[in-house]
Amino acid sequence: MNGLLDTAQKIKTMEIRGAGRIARAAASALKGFALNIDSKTLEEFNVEVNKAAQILLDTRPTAVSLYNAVMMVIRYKAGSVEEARAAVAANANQFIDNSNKAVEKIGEIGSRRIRSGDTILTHCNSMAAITVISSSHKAGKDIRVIATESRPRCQGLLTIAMLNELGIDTTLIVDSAVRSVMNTVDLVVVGADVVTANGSLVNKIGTSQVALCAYEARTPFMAAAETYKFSPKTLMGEMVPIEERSPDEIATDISNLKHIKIFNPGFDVTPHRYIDMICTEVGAIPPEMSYMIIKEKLGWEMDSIS
Ligand code: RUB
Repeated sequence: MNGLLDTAQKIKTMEIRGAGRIARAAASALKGFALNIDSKTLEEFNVEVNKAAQILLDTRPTAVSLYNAVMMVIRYKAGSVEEARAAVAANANQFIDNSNKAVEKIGEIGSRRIRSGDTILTHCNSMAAITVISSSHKAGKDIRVIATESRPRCQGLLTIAMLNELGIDTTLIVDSAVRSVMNTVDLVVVGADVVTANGSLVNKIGTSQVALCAYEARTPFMAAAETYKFSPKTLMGEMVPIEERSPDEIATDISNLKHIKIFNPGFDVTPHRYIDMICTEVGAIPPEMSYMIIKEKLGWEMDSIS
């Protein structure tokens, strides 16, 4: 249990963060847990695995990748503890492998939308979005990136460090400068924590403002999202829970301002009408096709931990 609790803690404290990384870490933790449980019966094993899954699910509420990863890993049919153990390990390996390949494929597909000479704006720190950018750079396209700081956690600083490592010409801006630069941008590329059945995007707070600015300037807006970021739960109208984070993340002491409180949502919703395309590993789709992805690729919409 220690390894799993350690991963859960790292996800909670954001030492492990970003929807894809969270999903892969959870799959790997479940595998480690299953390989080491000392259950005598299959029923006991199943109960333990479900408990472990719930601990992971309770870490961060928004990213559906965590839920989808956990469900894919703990979905097995087995006649014995050993069979169940092997199935969890195999499911986890498959999820991690598919997830890594998906990001690579998204890079390949997404980079087709980028031309030499383009300026790309990105928000927060998304591996899927960065892979679209880095694939274009590796293909020899002469590109320039504008990266937002992404307050309050400043994940944009992770992005600029990665782009710098790749030797990509990048400019850091504060979040409120997005509209000022949008007329110089050819394409916005961001990641996804959730894509809903109607094609709306849940991503780092501020994404919807970036999308609105892009829409006003007629700049194309692309979300880069592996298919396990799509949410089967939203088919039945379930709302995506938006994580509300600690006021301490906002570096201001308000203890002597008795009428003031802080509201610090971690994510926001970009309506599908502001999104030109969602680049997945199975192709670049219009947001309206999200329902099809959920139906064809996920197809187990009503699963839940019993
Ligand atoms: C990260 C964030 C990223 C998505 C996609 O938020 O919003 O854009 O998770 O990332 P946080 P990826 O830092 O709060 O986890 O493409 O790497 O899965």
